[in-house]
Amino acid sequence: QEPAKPVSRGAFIVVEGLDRAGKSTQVKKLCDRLYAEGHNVKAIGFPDRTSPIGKMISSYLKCQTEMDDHAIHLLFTTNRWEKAQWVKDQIAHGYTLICDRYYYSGIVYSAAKRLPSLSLAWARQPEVGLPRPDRVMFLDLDPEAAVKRGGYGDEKYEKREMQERVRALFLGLLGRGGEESSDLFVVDAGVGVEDVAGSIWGEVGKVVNAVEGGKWLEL
Ligand code: DGP
Ligand code: NA
Ligand code: NA
Repeated sequence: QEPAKPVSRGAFIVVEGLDRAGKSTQVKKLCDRLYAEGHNVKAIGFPDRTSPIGKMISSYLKCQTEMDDHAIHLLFTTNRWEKAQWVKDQIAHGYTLICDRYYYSGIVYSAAKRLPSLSLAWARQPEVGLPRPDRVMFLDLDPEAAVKRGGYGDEKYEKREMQERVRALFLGLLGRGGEESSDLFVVDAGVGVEDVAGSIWGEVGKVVNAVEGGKWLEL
């Protein structure tokens, strides 16, 4: 009889980037590949528009309701907190989670708003204590290239100027040192879909195998 498979947790991988960077496509491809290679994997994403708070966020993003910048930030944050225990449970049960956006988008999008704006430090505070990912793939795309991809949709932040500020803040996080900068792994999202997928796999494959091999015990 074969020895029981060692119990190990799953990995927690986040995919971040500007609107139009190709996150949804890449999340799907990554999940398919992990699944094909025998991993237990689930895709999730934030904002999760299905909960009552998620519906309020969705209405805000569709410009159907207005809200104070601090108030909407705290709703986005709460939307992550309401799933935090579920995230921990899934990982503990051996599921690798691939998450489309997380608190990195959270702090950067909120801080990128036009004045009067709130600071990165203010935005970061209510996120403290959320499960920290093993790795964050930042799909970097010049907003000019995003526009050439067919332009933005109609939602709140899908405007060229906002996207420029979001990108500058993401790149600024990388330069600041500390937790966020060490979590982020930059992927050039301006190349073909398969090349982007290849770069993501090069990093995520290593991380998932290390985690599942029991090498990274702490989440
Ligand atoms: P998506 O469903 O991935 O298109 O994301 C919806 C939009 O919300 C997108 O423009 C990014 C933005 N966003 C995601 N999380 C947060 C957050 O925590 N705070 C703010 N202000 N915006 C966020
Ligand atoms: Na979007
Ligand atoms: Na999304």
